[in-house]
Amino acid sequence: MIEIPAEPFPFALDPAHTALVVIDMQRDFIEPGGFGETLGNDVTPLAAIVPTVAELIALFRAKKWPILHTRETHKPDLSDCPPAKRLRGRPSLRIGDEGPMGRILIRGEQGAEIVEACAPAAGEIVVDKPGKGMFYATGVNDLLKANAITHLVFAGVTTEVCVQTSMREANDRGYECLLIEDATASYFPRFKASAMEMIRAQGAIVGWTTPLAAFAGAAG
Ligand code: C5J
Repeated sequence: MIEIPAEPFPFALDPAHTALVVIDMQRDFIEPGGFGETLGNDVTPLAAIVPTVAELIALFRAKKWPILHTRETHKPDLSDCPPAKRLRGRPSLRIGDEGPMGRILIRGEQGAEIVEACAPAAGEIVVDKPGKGMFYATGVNDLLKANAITHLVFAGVTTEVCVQTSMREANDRGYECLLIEDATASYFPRFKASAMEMIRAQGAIVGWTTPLAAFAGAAG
């Protein structure tokens, strides 16, 4: 077992039963012209964490510990995108519309791909999810169970939407969850801070948080 210094108390993990989950490090959220920007957001805080997420991925690769990447995507015919999701709000481009990186959040389009610095390597699992949480309408739970994974280390974007939703879903299914603080970001820095507080409140009610340096120092 490895003991990671974390909040609200140390997080113990067995590397044989631990996977890294990298949530939605896609061009559509991180680069100008993508879905995030069409919603009126400044993408700068998301772009800023790319090197840290890449470092975390490199650490797991060096250890040969499993890595799972998610992408928030929809089928080209939008049959997996509820109208309530597509029609909500007043984005300048909606899911499925043609943008500078192809159709917004559509599987196979350039914008739906993971940014190059965090791109999945051969053998790493990539899960396309139509929702914010990684368990909704995916086979992720069966996949993790088949690989005897009990502990999940989370990174990615955005902290209070897809990362937090996925952590809560995982927590309800019995996984022990650790969020790497500087490997996650929100378009709203105060939402990131609040989400991390909510996650670790009440004795780690959803999970733990720790910076990458503390994780890497303990992981060795
Ligand atoms: C959002 C995500 N924010 N990956 N998606 O719509 O957090």
